[in-house]
Amino acid sequence: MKNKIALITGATSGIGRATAKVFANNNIDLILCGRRTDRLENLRLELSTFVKVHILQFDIRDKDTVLEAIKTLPEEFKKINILINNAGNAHGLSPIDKGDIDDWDAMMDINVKGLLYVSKAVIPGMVQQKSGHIINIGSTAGKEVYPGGNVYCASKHAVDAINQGMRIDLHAHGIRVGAVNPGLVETEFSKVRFKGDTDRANAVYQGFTPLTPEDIAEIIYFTISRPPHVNIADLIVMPTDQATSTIVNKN
Ligand code: NDP
Ligand code: 8X3
Repeated sequence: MKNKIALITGATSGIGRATAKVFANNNIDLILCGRRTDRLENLRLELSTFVKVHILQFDIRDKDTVLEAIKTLPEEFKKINILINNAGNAHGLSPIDKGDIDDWDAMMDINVKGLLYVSKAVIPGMVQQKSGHIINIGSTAGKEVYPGGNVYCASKHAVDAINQGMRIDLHAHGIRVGAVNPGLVETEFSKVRFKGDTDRANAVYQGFTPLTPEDIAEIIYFTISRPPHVNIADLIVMPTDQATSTIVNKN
């Protein structure tokens, strides 16, 4: 995978950070995105002994900043080969009648519109190159709906549709598009969903063995390292203890 450049959104934590590390171990140069500058800087320090690393600090909701940051990348990072649309999160787990409108806005703005802004900035370069590989991080929540999941599930169903639409529209340009849809992965996801309530967040992963961010990172690397004629279009991965969003073997 030498001489390839990957842009990863949400690289400051969880699945994105683990993917950055696996990619660096496999000689892929990196553009790492997120809001938390200190974490981006630390990751750059850690990984730049292996590969070239550029960091982009932005809130993915800020359309103009996202477009400008990617447009003005340094020359050596302009030719992006791999895009990992990973940034995202859940806000709240309330039934629809009790949902918070700001939470709804955040999920649609980050998980759906933010993903589109980054894609809009990166895809033209791939079209010009007549090659590229986009992995959209969906979720089992994009395949089914669970109690209180309403708007988060809607945002991930949108990612599922966007993934299919991207593949239909971009295959003529030689661009591979696929989704990786995880079940329960222990990251900062639940801390964000429950607004820093660590007891409630930790309880999500108690009594069973959840996936780790590294499990997903290895799978993402597998998908992007297949031969050029192979496109893994849509992949669901759950912990062995999970059968659906609501059926999890907890002891
Ligand atoms: P984390 O909370 O650990 O990581 C989320 C990442 O997204 C962080 O790097 C964060 O960076 C970034 N991010 C969030 N909001 C913004 C924003 N407004 N602008 C820019 N970046 C942002 O969660 P995960 O690693 O678990 O989540 C990664 C993806 O995986 C998400 O799309 C999530 O929906 C999906 N997923 C997670 C599952 C799980 O069980 N954990 C299961 C299925 C899918 P920063 O805060 O620095 O901006
Ligand atoms: C994250 C997994 O089950 O909380 O997408 O929706 S879940």
